[in-house]
Amino acid sequence: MMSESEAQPQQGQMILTPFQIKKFEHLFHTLYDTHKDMTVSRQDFFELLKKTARIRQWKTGSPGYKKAAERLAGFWSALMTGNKRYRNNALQAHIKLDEWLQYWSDFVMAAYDEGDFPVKSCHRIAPVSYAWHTNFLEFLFELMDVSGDGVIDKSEFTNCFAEFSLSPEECGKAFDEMSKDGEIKKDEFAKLWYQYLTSTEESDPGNSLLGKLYTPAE
Ligand SMILES: [Ca+2]
Repeated sequence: MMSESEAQPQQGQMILTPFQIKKFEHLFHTLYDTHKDMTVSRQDFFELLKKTARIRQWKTGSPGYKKAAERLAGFWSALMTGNKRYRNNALQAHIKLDEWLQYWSDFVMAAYDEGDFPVKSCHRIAPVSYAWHTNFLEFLFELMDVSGDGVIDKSEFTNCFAEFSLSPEECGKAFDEMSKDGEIKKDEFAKLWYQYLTSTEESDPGNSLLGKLYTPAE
C-alpha cells in the first residue's frame, strides 16, 4: 500500500486530463496567443492592451489606458517569473504550449491542494505564486463591466469577447449556460473561472467561459 506522500503527484508531473488539456490549449489560443505564433510573448500583452482600449474606448495615454498598461505589464512579468522553471532556455522570452501546459498542470495540483479559489501558490516542491492570475481575472471582470454596475450582462460579455474572435451567437450561448438570471456577479465569475481551470466535469457551466473549445487540427 502506498503512503499518502507517495500517492500524491509531484510538481512537474503532468496531471491534466485530455479534457483539461483541451481547455488550457483553448485558453492559450483564445485569450493569450493573440498573435497566433504558437507562443505567449510580450507582444500578446501589448495586443491585449489594444483590445482593452477598444473595449473601453480608452484613448492612448488616458488614465484608464495607463492603468491598464501598468496592470498588464505586471501580469506578464509575474507569468514569466512563475513560468521560469518550465522553460528549457533561460534566455527564452516567450512561453511555448508544452511549457504553458506544465505550468497549468502544477496550478491545478495547487488548486486541488487548496480546494478553493483563489489559488495562491504551489508549495509541493518550490513555491510558484499564482496571485497575478487572480488579479488578472479581476482585471478581466472590470474590463467587461463597462456600465460599472458590478455585474456582467450578456451584451458586455459579447462585446468583450468579440475582440477575441468569438461570435455573438457563441457568446450568447456561453452566457446562457453560465447565467440563469441574465447577469454574472464578481464572485460567480471567479467560481466559473475556477471551474474552467480545474474541472474535469464537461457539463460544468464554467467550461463555457471562452466559447466552444478549440480543437487543434489533427
Ligand atoms: Ca455591467
